[in-house]
Amino acid sequence: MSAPTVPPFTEWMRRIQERTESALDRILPAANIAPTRLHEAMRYAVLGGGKRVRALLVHAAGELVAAAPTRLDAGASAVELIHAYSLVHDDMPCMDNDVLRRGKPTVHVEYDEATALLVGDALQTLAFQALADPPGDAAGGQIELIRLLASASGSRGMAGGQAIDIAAVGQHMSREALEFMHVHKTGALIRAAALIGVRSGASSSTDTSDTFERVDHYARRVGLLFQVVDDILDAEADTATLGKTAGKDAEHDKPTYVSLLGLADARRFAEGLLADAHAALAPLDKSSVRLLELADYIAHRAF
Ligand code: GRG
Repeated sequence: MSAPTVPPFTEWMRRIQERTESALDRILPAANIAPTRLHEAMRYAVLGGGKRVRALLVHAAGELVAAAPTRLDAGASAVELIHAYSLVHDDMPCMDNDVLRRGKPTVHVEYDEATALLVGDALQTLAFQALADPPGDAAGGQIELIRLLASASGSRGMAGGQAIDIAAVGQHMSREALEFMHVHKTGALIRAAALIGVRSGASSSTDTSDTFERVDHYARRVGLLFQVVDDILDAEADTATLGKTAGKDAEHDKPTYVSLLGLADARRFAEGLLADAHAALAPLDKSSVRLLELADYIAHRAF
């Protein structure tokens, strides 16, 4: 009997993106439920856009430990809801003051500032509800998943990184300080996505193996890789391709890997991070293939 064929990465990616979209559609309150304007704006912020990189990480890491897909849908939705909230708040006039996100007007432009603030707040709490109330056949171990997401999102994770980012505008930053900022602002949630995937597998088998440590190492490198590539794209790509305003880092006088290292060294740094991520998973079996392919996608994406 021949071995089952594994679908190519692009097919797998599209399938996970579609099931994440459906899961988010189910979790988000319908737009006709009161308060209708808030619910409509929440759906506007979350649905119909984004690469879903964090959801892909949850599923890729979950496949490594044969986790139930419905359980991974809950984790994938939760990290995408936190991510969407962070984008809505980041785009507001009190932060980055941007008008374009995912190729459409930002939430405060399409609705208003008060609504954008509430959308972010409500998406954040909905993320934890998604983890606490997984579908019927997916119960067990939620506290650990909630703990991972909470510590990645709060002042010692993403929100803390954002605070450092805001304070850094116009300042010189050492390479160590830049890395510290990005490990928190962008890296923490990306790392949490992969760890939530691994922890969604059948309980303790992953505790005793070194799989968790290897995925953790991989995810830390990929988190930084994501940001270095984001810096390169911000410097190189155009607004239409990115679906968000290009060149904002330089315009806002923000320290980035490109401003610190130059384009060529930033690219070399990204290739090194990708190689590290691959090396971390090398001893694992072929079920790590999606994580490897995903790291390649993150390194070589066009937007
Ligand atoms: C407001 C608490 C708070 C935090 C905001 C992550 C963040 C912190 C702000 C986002 C600003 C930004 C552009 C960061 C660079 C990296 C990044 C997160 C890019 C956007 O993520 P993608 O490319 O977006 O995964 P899509 O639209 O594909 O989901």
